[in-house]
Amino acid sequence: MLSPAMIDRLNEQINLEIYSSHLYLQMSSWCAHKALEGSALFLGQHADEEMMHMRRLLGYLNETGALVIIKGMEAPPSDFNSLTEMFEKIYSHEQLVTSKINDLVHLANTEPDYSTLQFLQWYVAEQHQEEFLFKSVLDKIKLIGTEGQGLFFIDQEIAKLAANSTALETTTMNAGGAA
Ligand code: OFO
Repeated sequence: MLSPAMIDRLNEQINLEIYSSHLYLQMSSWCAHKALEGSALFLGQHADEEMMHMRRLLGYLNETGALVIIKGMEAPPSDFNSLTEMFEKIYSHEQLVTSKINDLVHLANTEPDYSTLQFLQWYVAEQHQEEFLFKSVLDKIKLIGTEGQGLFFIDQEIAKLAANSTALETTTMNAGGAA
């Protein structure tokens, strides 16, 4: 059984994951609009991943008998000055998500709530991977540059990340593992 404070905080996290999905879906559409097809594919996949993060939390709360509350949420930004600015926003959004997961871990540790503490370990590892992923995209953008054909080559590199992510998902599904 979860404390009311923990139920509130897990519900907040559910709504943040939905916002993350909306944000990346919107960014994916901006990229498609700018003919950045690799980035559009990559971010569309990432929007789906965020919904999977949300569903994992929702399933956990449902199992405890707590009620999940889906709230109305603000619209994500829909215009960006550049691909670089967009990925900088993503990186800082993921850092925000990490800080929220850390707060949740702190709450679970201090209550103490060992079941939720164990459940949250997946999110701790996932946030490490997500920050690493988006930092590596920013590093690639810096390395290649966006002048001339740079933007085209960056988009191709990001398309490879989308392909890797699809391959990884297929392997996980074939192995019968939880995504
Ligand atoms: Fe991008 O990790 Fe969930 O929010």
